[in-house]
Amino acid sequence: MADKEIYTTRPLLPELASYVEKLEEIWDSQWLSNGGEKHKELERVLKAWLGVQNVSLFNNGTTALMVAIQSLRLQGEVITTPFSFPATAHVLPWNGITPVFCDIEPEGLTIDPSKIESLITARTSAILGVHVYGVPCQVEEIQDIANRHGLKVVYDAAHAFGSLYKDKPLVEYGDISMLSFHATKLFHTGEGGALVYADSNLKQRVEYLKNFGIKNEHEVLLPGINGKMNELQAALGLAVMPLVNEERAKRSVLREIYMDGLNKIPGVRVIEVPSYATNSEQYCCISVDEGVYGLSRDDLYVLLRKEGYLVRKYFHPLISSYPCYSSLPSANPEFLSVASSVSSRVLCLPFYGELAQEEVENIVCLIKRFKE
Ligand code: T4K
Repeated sequence: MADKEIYTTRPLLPELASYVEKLEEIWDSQWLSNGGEKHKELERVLKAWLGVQNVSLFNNGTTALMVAIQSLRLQGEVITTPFSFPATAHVLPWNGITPVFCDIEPEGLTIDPSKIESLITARTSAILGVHVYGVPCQVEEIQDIANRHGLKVVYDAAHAFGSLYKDKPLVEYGDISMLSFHATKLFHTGEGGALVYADSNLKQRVEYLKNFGIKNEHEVLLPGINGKMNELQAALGLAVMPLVNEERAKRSVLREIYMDGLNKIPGVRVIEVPSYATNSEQYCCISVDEGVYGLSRDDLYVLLRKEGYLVRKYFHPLISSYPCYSSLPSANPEFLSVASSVSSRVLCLPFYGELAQEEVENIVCLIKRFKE
């Protein structure tokens, strides 16, 4: 039994003094939002850190993704995965678009390129993939399909901060990628997010769309939204940034302990990223095969929680099963058999740098012991 309840994620917090120092500068400037100095600095720092052409900061990842869809002028239908956080699909109806759910592939759990083409219709404008748990989508196959059919590609990279794919920043694949900087993310600004894109021509439109479409005091050009990151968020990001590499290294040690112990248990598998990509170390999730392990994911969920480990079923239920989507033809579970099965098997385990190695060892022991 854990001494106290152990959460799946905990925010990476800098020394309070380093944040207060930045807050004092904000107080002196009397500038709290609308593209202030901290906002400009964080954008610069992130561009360099991620090694990308363009970064636009937002007040959260969901608004960023909504603006991504607007910025590319998408309409009609967008093909996406049902195995994600609600926000991924929700941004589509908010833009008057119908989500079309595509099954996922059983290893990486990302949208299955071999099932995308049969879903394309005259109304399809884009493919929206999710690098779920930081496992990259099959970006080359997806781009190939998009090129052949004249579609745009958008990535929800909420879990993939700083990931590389074949030595290139993963967020530079596709037309535009969204990062989430929510408190539960490895790099965070409390609430926050960003869009990353290679095409500098998009910059102006994205920036207008996130600030009410305002060009200047006298001109408003587009029906924009308020998606701006404020100075307090940006300052927190600047204080968290120097800790990111160390946090990732700590998590990577914990992952090794999980993998060493859990991959030896028949019917339990830690979800991994392929060797040609780097691990964002956002989550550590397992897949449980009840037939082999002897207990279901739901049994394990209950047992671990009784021991004080507040594990999470990311992502169950499938988005396609929500009442707002379940009557869509593509939401029929018959067409989403892999996603349905995966969503009943996955469990995300406690995973953050401050988590003691003994706790991880204990979780491994419990998962071994429960099935005996
Ligand atoms: N796309 C994907 C694929 C996403 O995963 C997300 C967000 C988005 C889009 C949208 O991005 P944002 O608009 O949020 O930037 C949490 C997060 O709120 C959410 O950002 C995240 N994905 C999702 C996977 O996890 P919940 O509803 O599970 O949060 P909650 O409150 O149950 O907390 C989760 C864990 O974190 C618990 O173990 C407690 C711990 N926690 C949480 C908070 C807020 C803390 O220790 N401290 C905290 O301040 O959604």
